[in-house]
Amino acid sequence: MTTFNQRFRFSFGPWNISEGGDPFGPEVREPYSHEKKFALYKSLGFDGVQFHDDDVVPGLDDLSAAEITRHAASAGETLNNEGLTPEFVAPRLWFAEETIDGAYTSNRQADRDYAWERTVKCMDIAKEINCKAIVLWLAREGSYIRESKNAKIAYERILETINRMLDYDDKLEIWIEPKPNEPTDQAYVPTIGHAVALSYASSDPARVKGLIETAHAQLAGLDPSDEMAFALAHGKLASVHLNDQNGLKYDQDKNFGSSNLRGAFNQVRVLVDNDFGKQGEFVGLDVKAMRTQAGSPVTDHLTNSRKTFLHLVDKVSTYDRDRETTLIDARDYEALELHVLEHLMGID
Ligand code: GLO
Ligand code: MG
Repeated sequence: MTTFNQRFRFSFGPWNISEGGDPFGPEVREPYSHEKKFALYKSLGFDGVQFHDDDVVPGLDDLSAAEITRHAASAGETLNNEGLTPEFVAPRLWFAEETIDGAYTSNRQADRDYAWERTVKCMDIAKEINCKAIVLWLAREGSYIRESKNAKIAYERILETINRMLDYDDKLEIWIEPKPNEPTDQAYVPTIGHAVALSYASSDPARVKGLIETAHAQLAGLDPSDEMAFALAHGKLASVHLNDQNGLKYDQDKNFGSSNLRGAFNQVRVLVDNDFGKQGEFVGLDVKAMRTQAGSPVTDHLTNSRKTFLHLVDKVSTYDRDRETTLIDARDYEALELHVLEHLMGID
C-alpha cells in the first residue's frame, strides 16, 4: 500500500514545460505562456517555482532599474495569487553576446562588467519577489579549449563575485549548481566539492550552499547520492534537481528514476534519512519532456517524476534495515545487494 509522505514540497522551473526544440530540430508543440504555467503548478502537485531572472522580467537587459522593479512586483503578485513560493532566481548568463566566452570568467573586462550588472539585476528581482536565494549555474564559466583561460584566475574571479554578491545583499543565499561540462568542454566548479570549498573560502559561508542535480553528478562520473551526502554532512544542501541520465552523453534531464532506479532509491534514502525538506527545502525536478510527446502543455514528465519520488519515499520507509545491519555485520554484500534489488522489485 502506498503511504505517501506529505512533508515534501516540490518545485520546477517554467523551462521544464518546453516546446521540444533541440539542437537538431525546431519546437514541436505550441508555446505556453509563463502565466498559464503558473496556473498549473498547484494542480500538478507543485508549490515552488524556480526562475531565471528573465523568466520573472523578460527582456531585462533593455529595461531600466525602475522598469525591472515594476515588472518584478507584478510577477510577485501573480505568484501570490497562485499561492506559489519563488524558490530561487538564477541569472541567465549564457545567452547574451557578452557571455559567449563566459561571464564572471570571460577574458574580456567588458563581459565581466556585464555579468556583474546582470547579477545585480537578478538580486534586485529576487528581493522584489520575496525570494531568498540566487542559484549560480555557471554555464559558460569554463573553457572550450584548455589553453584559452587561466583557471586559477578564473576561480579567483568566481570567488570574488560570490563575495561581492554577499556584500551587495546581506540576506540572500547563494546556491551553486555544479556541472562538469556542457555547454563548455571543461567547466569550473564541476562538483559539489568545488562548490563547498568556495563556500568555506567566502566571506559568509553560512549563506553559500549547493544545489545538486542528479545528471550533473553522473556526468562527472560520481554517485549523486554520495554527492548529496557530502553536501548534507556540511549542512550545505539547499536544493536538488532530481532527474536521470543514461550514460555519458549530452545532458538528458530524463525522468527521475527512469534510467537508474536503484540510484534514485539511494538519492531518496539519503534525503529522507537526513531530514531534507524539514527546513523548508524543496524537492526540485529538472526534467525535460520527450520530444515525441504530443499535446499542450505536456506535464506528465513532471507528475511522473514526482510520483516516482514519492513511491521511493515509501520504498525507503519499508526497507528492512535490520536485515541490512545483519548482512553488513556479516560482510555479506552479495546478499545485501540482492536484498536491495528484491525490495525494489517488490519481492520481499
Ligand atoms: C542545465 C541546468 C539548468 C539550471 C537552470 C537553473 O544543465 O541544469 O537547467 O538548472 O538554468 O539555474
Ligand atoms: Mg539543473
